[in-house]
Amino acid sequence: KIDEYVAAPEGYDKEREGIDHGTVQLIEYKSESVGTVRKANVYLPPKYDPNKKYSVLYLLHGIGGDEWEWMNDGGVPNIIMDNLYADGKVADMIVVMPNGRAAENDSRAGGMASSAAFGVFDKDLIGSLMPYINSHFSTYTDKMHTAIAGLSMGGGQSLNFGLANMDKFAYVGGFSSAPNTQRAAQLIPDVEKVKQENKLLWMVCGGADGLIGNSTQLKAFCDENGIPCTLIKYPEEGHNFVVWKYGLYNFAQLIFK
Ligand code: FER
Repeated sequence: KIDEYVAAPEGYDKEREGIDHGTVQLIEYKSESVGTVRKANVYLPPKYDPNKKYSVLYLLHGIGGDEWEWMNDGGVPNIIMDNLYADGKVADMIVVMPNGRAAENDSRAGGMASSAAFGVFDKDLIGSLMPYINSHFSTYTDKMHTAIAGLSMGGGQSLNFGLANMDKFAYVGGFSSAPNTQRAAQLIPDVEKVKQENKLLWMVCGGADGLIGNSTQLKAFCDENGIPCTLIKYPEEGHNFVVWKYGLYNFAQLIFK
């Protein structure tokens, strides 16, 4: 069963005048698992206040991207988040956009050859990046305040890592998830555990995207087993930022609430 597509409001991804804006900063952290200094972009919301505490959304990129893909290739995550903040539609959160290619050479030129590096990013994310973020920003560190989502390869990573580490992430999102997405029985070896420990399993994929099978196989398994799970098919859309922006817009409103 596919969930209903509801269009995002006009202008949700356009810079708006007269509202407060967040900031994006590039951070560097030591990666224990890779053995290098790695980079991530961090969106801090309007009026970020270190005396308050923030939830954290880890937002991952695709096979051709890096820590800049969401910002520079048409994702406008800062604009989408600024607008959601201005309208009071999201919980207080920061958004971390890492480089999901956990290898010494993590350049976006790696292409398909870097699939293995995407596969071991969980060690770097959980072992090094999350501790860095939690010690350098004013965050809640528990699973109920931590989410993971991403596009394509990053969608596969989010489903794989998010469901394998439900003690770390209560909210999991896959946008147009790629073939690195594990099959459902592997993703969800324990149906009851997912029902108890996962708070949101949310997916979107373009109806004209050849990769949609990675999402529908998981959705079918969840439906069969009574696991709450959303899959929205974006009508007639392919593998692109129209879908991924929509994904961020919707996912961000559902987490930490
Ligand atoms: C594949 C097709 C697409 C694949 C990965 C992708 C690992 C990833 C696409 C993207 O991240 O945009 O067969 O195999």
